[in-house]
Amino acid sequence: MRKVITYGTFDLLHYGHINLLQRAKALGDYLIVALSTDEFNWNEKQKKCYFTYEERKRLLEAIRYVDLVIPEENWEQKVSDVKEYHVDTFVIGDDWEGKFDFLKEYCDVVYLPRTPDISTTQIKADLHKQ
Ligand code: C2G
Repeated sequence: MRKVITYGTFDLLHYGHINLLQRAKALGDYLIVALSTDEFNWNEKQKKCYFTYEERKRLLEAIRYVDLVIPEENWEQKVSDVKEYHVDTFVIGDDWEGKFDFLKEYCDVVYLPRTPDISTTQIKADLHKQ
């Protein structure tokens, strides 16, 4: 069984996220999503989520490509996650290109092209205009 892992906030879930998850799952048989907790988002990414961790987890668990959702609580957990879950491939959008190359010692590292013209920031801005 080829296991894939990806990380993210996935707040205001949109088709850019779905495109990423679909391509991530296509790289193996089992996809783990390490979902940023509310605290990690606020303290480390200055992101104030619209949906709570539990709500975002529920949304992700309903997606056919996702097999397991675990919490992302810090920047340092990736190596231990890859080891603990016997991950073959780490994947993330290419806005992170090169940032996680240190994982190549433990698994394949794949940066996928982001879906253009969609982002949570844009959604919020558009809604604010209405
Ligand atoms: N994404 C994408 N296309 C978009 C928007 C997002 O492919 N239009 C991808 C991102 O590249 C990422 C995933 O969807 O791989 C989740 O996006 P975010 O929730 O914004 O993730 P981010 O805040 O970048 O968290 O430790 C890594 C971080 O937790 C990544």
